[in-house]
Amino acid sequence: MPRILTIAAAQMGPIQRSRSRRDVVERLIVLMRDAAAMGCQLIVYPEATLTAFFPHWWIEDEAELDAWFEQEMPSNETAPLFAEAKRLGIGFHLGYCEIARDAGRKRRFNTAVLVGPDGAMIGKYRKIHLPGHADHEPWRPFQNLEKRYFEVGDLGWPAWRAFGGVVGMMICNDRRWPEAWRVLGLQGTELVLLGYNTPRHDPTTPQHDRLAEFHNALSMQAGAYQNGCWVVGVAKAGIEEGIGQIGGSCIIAPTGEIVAQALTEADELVVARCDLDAATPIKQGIFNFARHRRPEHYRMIVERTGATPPA
Ligand code: CDV
Repeated sequence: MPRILTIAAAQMGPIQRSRSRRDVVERLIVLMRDAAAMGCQLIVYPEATLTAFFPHWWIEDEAELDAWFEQEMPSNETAPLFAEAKRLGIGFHLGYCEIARDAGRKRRFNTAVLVGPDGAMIGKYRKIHLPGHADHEPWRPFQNLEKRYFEVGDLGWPAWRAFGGVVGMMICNDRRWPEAWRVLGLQGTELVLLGYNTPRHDPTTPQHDRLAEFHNALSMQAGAYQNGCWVVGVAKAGIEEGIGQIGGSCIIAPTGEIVAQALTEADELVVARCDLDAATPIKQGIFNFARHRRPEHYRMIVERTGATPPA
């Protein structure tokens, strides 16, 4: 019996600062209904789906900063999304910004949750690779203050048995790091869900701006192939408060091939029938870790060099 999962990558167009959570959840529900009508069992939303990407601005006032975060999930505003998913019998992945209370301490994370078709929470991941900077850098046309506004995720990279396979999550910048993929790959992950907010312009290396889409696809296609897993990569795209973000949301097979891709930078569904068993020939063949990986040699090389370049 093939394990076919029909999945929708729900790319979002920009969300301007003035839009409320209610407005955004309405858009998410429209996409969810369309996905269900197309026979999808899972819909994947982007990183920090519910608001404009506020790390692009310097915010000093604590209450103003907190207003960008969710204190609970589901919240009053997101409860209709959970209810609709349950009514339709569709699972979803949602990125959002989380305030957690830990022994009375307020902690902020860039988070994603995986929810089953019965509306029950399957898993939570908190972003580990936080790009950008922690201080105000007025020379930039826009800030990238993830290092200031979020703590490094503390949940590791779990993989869950869900949707008939093994599912893992990462968030945006994580996708550029081979370690993130390999940690999930070593757990037998067959499906990786990830959302991103990627500005087209990088103020530190503008000469690479022309490569923004290429590096996005390169990272995800390599991760898929080298670990034998499906990847659903989902953008928040378009011009948000004057900042252009790439689209390119896509679904990638374990061979590294893009099987479906967004054509716009607006709200758009990208749908594919994903045969989870297509991961097996890669996992048992070219990337059979048990047979071909050589971790003892990697360790030796790292120890010998101290993991620093030669003088
Ligand atoms: N949200 C992100 O993590 N964005 C980064 C940008 C800032 C480089 C990314 O890796 O796409």
